Amino acid sequence: MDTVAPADAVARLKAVVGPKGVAEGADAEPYFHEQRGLYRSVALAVLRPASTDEVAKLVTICAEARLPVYPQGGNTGLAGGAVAAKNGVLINLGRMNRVRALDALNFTITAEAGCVLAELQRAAEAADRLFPLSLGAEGSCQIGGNLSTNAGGINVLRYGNARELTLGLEVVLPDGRVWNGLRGLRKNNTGYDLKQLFIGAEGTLGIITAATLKLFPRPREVETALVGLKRVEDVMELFARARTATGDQLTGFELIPRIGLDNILQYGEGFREPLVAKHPWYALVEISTSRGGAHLREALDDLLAAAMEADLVQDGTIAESETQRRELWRIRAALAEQQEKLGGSIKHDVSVPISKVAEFIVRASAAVSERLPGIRPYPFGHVGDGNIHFNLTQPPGAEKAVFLKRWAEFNRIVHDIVVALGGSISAEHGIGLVRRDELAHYAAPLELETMRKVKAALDPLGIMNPGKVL
Ligand code: 2HG
Ligand code: ZN
Repeated sequence: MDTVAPADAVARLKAVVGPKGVAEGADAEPYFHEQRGLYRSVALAVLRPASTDEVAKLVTICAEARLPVYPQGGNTGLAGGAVAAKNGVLINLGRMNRVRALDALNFTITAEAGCVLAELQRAAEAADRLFPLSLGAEGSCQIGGNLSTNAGGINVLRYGNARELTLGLEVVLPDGRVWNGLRGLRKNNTGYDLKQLFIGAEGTLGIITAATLKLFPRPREVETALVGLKRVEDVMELFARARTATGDQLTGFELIPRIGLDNILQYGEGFREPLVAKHPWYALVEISTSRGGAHLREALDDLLAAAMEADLVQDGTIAESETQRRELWRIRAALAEQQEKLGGSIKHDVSVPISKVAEFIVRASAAVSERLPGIRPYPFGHVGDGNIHFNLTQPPGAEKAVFLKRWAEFNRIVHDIVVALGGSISAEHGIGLVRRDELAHYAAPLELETMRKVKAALDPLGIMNPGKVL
């Protein structure tokens, strides 16, 4: 292959997408912005293709010119996976937002990568189906990005991660050819399961352009409770009881720490103390079923009464309407949104076996407090699947920039404990740039070697989202 001079290649790329598909000047800004404010993109061009064919043409030109390709969805990622560098082009999939097909009998939906998650949920609902992937950014994140990062969210314990929801993919490979693997099959044992390579690969092996996803029966009964507890051990004991006592109808189980509630009461809008007294920990518990007349409310009442009897749960409230249910979930969502109000925050998105969640929180909190007295652990999240957002808020009055300089140091303390407990240093946010060095540190050499072989086999020129993950 002859290499093409970049300026010439960029002109050809722009011609492929036409004026509507090029974002320049102020229009390019949103694509350069990074969620955490840790990075900023630069790129030779921001290209917004309108079809798989255009993506294929773009990648073909980039391969010929050896130009790095930085794919991007809704740009809501939390690990810097969609950040572009100045020597390459940013390809944003947002214009490819069609639902291509919905097969209600097959319980599947096929959508393009740029389809916003909330739109996908709505399309499923219109057909009396549920697409269960749900997370804070669902109003703007895109399904291609969700799959590329193997997104998790609040319904994983019942329905699985993005990976478990995927039946088929269409992918533009690093040489510009299109792999059509859009099958809607639950069973398909024909060799390697190629789609799994691209899910969670953060665009380093190709660009996902469309997906066929699983749908489920829509819930008819949903019951939601917020309960106060004394100890994090009690939270996890309640989790096990909730799964058992509700016939495994548990859909969500989220941890809320007192510090988080205090924070949103102080800085958020329209919140009030949810229970009479204050409690060190809260659990947001949701159960649901697609069967009408299942009397879930009774099951939840019984569960909570027994847990109070056993001194596990101190107090609780059950949502009496959809409005109240949304209010409870608004508390949970605000925990993440309002963290910055307390100052600098060093993030950890970790998982441990569910049986180790309490031990992890206790040990890690003690370890970081020993290193920096006054540091404020802010652990919250999806503990029903072992996923804790173990974020660390700076000591009151500390210098934010000075605190954030200690990011790597605190990562090491926390991640060492995670790994000792058999956990993972990235549960649902991915590796991107933020955790690339941590992955290199903690992954077994054979794991890294195998990943690098896969990368070299699919992307021998190394043009797909270089510098991310590996
Ligand atoms: C959530 O669960 C998100 O709210 C964000 O995954 C977590 O901000 C975070 O660390
Ligand atoms: Zn989360």
